[in-house]
Parts: sequence; C-alpha cells; structure tokens
Amino acid sequence: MREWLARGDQVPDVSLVGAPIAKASLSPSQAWSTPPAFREALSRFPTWHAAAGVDVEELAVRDRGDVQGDRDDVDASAAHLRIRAAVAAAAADSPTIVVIGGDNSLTRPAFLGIGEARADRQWGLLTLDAHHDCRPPTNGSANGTPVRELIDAGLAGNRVAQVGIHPLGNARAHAQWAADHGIHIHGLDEVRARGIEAVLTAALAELRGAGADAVYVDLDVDVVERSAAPACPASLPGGLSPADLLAAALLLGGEPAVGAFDLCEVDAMADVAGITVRLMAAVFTALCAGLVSHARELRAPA
Ligand SMILES: [Mn+2]
Repeated sequence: MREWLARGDQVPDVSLVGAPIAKASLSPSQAWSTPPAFREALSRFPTWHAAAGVDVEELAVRDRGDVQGDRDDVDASAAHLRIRAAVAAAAADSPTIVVIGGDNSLTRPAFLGIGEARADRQWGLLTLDAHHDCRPPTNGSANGTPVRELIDAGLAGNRVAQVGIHPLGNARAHAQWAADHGIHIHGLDEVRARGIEAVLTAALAELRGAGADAVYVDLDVDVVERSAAPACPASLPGGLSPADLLAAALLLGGEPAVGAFDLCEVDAMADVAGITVRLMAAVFTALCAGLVSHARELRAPA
C-alpha cells in the first residue's frame, strides 16, 4: 500500500491530506504524530483486497502530504484554516478526499472545505463515533464540538447521522441536544442487533431522505472497542469490533454519494503494539477497495 500511495498520480481518483493536529483535544493527545505513523503502517498491507476481489492499484492516488500542524501555535485555529484550504484544493482535482488526523476537531474545517469546493452538492454528515461531538464550543473548537458547530453554522440536523454511539460515552445534555436537533442516532446495541451494513444502509437512506446528495464520513476510531483502539484517548469498552469498522469502510468506499472521509482521534504515541495505527491503515485500505468499483463507474464513458 505504501508504494501505491507514494505514486503521485496527476489525475487522482482519491487524494489524501494529512492533518497533524492535537491542540483541540479535550484529553491529552499527541495525535499530531499519527499521519507519518499511518503511512508507515500501510507497508503492512497488500494492495489486493481478497474479499472484495479488487486491487487498489487500479485507483489513481495522490498523497498531498500534511498541512502544517498546530504544535507551534497557541491553539488549533490556524491549523483548522489550513485544513479547510487543503481539503478545498484537493477537492478541485479529486472526486474523493481522505483526511488523516489528528484529533476530531478537524472534521469541521474539512467538512466546510469540501462544502465550499463543491457548493453545488447538498452535503450530509455520517459519523462513526462513540460520541455525539455535540458539546458547546465554550472554550473554542474542540474534538468534542464539531457536530454542534456545524449545525450551529447552518447544517440541518437531519442531515447528520451517527452510528456507534456508546451508552456510556456522552453526557445526557449532549445526547438531548443531538436528539432535539433531529440527528439520526444509531447506538452500539442497534449495530449489534442488525449488523453494521444494515445500520449504515439505513443511515445513508436517512441522509438521502433529508435531501443530502453527497456525504462526508467521519470515522472516529474511538468508535472501536478500547482493547482494539488503545491509542484513542476516549475509546471505551464494548465498542465496535475492528471487523465492523473494516466492513463499514468497504461499504462506504463503494457508496457513490460519499465524497470525503476523515480518520481521526488516533494518538500514535499512545499506541500499544501498533494495534490502532494498523487498524487505521487497514480501514484506509478497505475504503479504497470499496472505491475501486465507484471509480470505475466515474471513469466509464457516458
Ligand atoms: Mn469524535
């Protein structure tokens, strides 16, 4: 996977933007360290996805590198502007963008960046996250505030769907805020009962029903069970299995309405035996495998 990512194709099917930020994290995090660790972990995986029967080498890819992070800044606000600009620039030459974080505060500027680059589309937001991320931005933008900030800025609440919400992951007031604003909420018990594919299919239908014809997918790795995501500061016992997240990535990669992904909340410096960073690399590989069929359709002559 690593050599493929380094290929630098000029007309990419998929572009990658690194967002090495951590200053907006509510719990101590060195998530700025993750994009290079993620690229290194890609060398663990082949480009061939056996279950999908596709080789991601078929995709044209461009790694646009990392934006300047927030380590030298007082807060994340300048880096957020850089992320927004980098995603908008990537969206000008690539149908699918993947942002590699970094903490979850990147979702707001990345969503705004693709929204301004493709303002003709009606964007919805699908999160796979243990948390609603609907905290009030009392002390500015944080990794627990992006969904609330986007809705406060004009995103319709019913154009947001959340999958994998943990029963012990959120304050009552934040869950109430999400429900009051019409967010479509799918908890972990629903995923366990119906299966991840059925829940995602339902969530995508809800976004379509609310008028969204394009979807941004926020993959907060802390949706995964803590023993399988030890590098996420806020992962919890009883979360999604890695297999669920990999299946979700494959399905969502193949969904034509999905135009952007982020993978966030991993602090590579806190990882144990590479468990979380390797999961992140595998998830990226799976979503690219999903993209192959989608990209074939986009390239097919009309
Ligand atoms: Mn989150």
